[in-house]
Amino acid sequence: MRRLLAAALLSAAALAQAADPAALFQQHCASCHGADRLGIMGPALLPESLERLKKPEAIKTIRDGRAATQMQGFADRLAPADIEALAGWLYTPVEPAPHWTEADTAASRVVHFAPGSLPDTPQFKADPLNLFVVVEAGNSTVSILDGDRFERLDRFPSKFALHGGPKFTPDGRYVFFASRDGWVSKYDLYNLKTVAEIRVGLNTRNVAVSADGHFVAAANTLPRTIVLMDADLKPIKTIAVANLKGDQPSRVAAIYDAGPRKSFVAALRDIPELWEISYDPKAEPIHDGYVHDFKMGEAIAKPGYLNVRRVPLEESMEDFFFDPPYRNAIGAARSGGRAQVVNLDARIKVAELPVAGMPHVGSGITWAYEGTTVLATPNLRESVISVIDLKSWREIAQIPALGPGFFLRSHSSTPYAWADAMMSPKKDTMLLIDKATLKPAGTITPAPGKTAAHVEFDRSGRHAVVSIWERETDGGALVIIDAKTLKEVKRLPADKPVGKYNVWNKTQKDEGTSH
Ligand code: DHE
Repeated sequence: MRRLLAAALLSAAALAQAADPAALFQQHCASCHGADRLGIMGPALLPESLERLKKPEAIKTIRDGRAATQMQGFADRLAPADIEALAGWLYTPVEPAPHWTEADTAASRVVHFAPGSLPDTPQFKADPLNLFVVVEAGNSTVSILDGDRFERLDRFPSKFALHGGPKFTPDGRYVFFASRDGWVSKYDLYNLKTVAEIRVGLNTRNVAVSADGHFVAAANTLPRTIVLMDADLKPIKTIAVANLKGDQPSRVAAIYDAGPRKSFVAALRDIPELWEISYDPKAEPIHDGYVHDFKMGEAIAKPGYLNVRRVPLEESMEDFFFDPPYRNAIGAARSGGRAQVVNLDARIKVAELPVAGMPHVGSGITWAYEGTTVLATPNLRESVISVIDLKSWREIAQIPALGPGFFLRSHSSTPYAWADAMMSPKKDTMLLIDKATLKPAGTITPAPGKTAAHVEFDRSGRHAVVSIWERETDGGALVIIDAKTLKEVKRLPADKPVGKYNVWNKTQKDEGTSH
């Protein structure tokens, strides 16, 4: 106890001697991260963008730098106390609060390759529909894998902290990424090139691409906006996200494409509404007064088209999932413990069901079970996989999991759903669930002691690729497993591979994958 107290006093004394962190920032960091901390070549350093970086990691990054990026280490220039003070200061809000306007968005757009300037056929020998896009968080890169040979075709630097599933155009040629600090990038998979980038905000949740491939929608938490763009990332419209009176802004929890409805649907965090934004040029006018009077570009003056239709809710949804006909959205209530089902046509709640903990519905998957379709979702709080019957809207099973987890994945041609337990002591083990019996069928521990996360299958469903979610120097890898024999086929080093996305499964919306 006395030793602890002495250490705390020492650390307090050291901090007391540290230089002013704001001045240190301007001297050493501002040229890359911006005097306003909004980012230039380096990422934004706002509390919102650092949510996923623990303070000791921030200290380590300032001290040692970040491999394979331009971030150098400052151990030779800054004393440990200065580094600690600087890291702590980065987690404090910027005063005055930063702004990001439509003009900022428009000005940030960079086109590396003009539309039509690159060949229209794949410039490599591999099945373009069986590529994997692998997001590697460790060194902020993305790898493109040939899904037959499991070899890299490209590995390129990405923006900092990509999050959410990248979204593909329906032909599988282009993929769009969102970074937590507001950048949306468009990558041409035929030519293995980033073709355009734009910064749509300061903190972004995710992007959606319309089923016709013409529109991209980005959901922001800072500022409170949804940004609609064309497929070349040219901004069309920025929608202020707020209640009808306009006096309560809201962060967006997530936005998804609802292809058969020709619309985007967004869940809002701070106001109890679900928004539907049609991209159908024949969209009906909106009658009920639940329409915000947004500034409209000349080309989009049709009523209802690219406008918001509000679905009032009793409680905000954190995240949601569509039923297969896209008539209903099912979402976990933000307070947890229950899910609500909302009919998107009638715009009313049609069912409510108790569910354990906090289901991560956005990572849910569906499959056919005993004459019905079920939705299974991992759970961020409890050791359980909830299985919900999409006909009766009842939770028909709670499959015991190895621990709380983030992801669930399967493939239409494999009997198992694979679940991680990455937030528990069993973080190194994947649970296989038998989709026919809704019972645990076995476990796989590809790297004992290391976090096993997210799974993705190749287009045939023959191989499962599991992320070992560690730095490459610490065993980080993609483990390719034969989905029938469950034997390891290959191991490819990778730097904290977060998520992997197979072009076929994503563009065909295979039942084993989420949105
Ligand atoms: Fe995610 C998808 C929300 C933290 C990695 N995550 C999603 C989606 C949502 C979401 C709404 C679906 C968006 C989409 O695909 O378009 N995630 C949240 C959170 O609210 C949460 C809990 C807290 C937060 O800070 O945002 C959160 N997510 C994380 C992580 O800590 C993860 C593990 C690491 C990271 O990179 O931040 C993480 N989330 C992912 C991944 C996907 C994802 C890899 C895509 C899964 C897929 O297979 O499509």
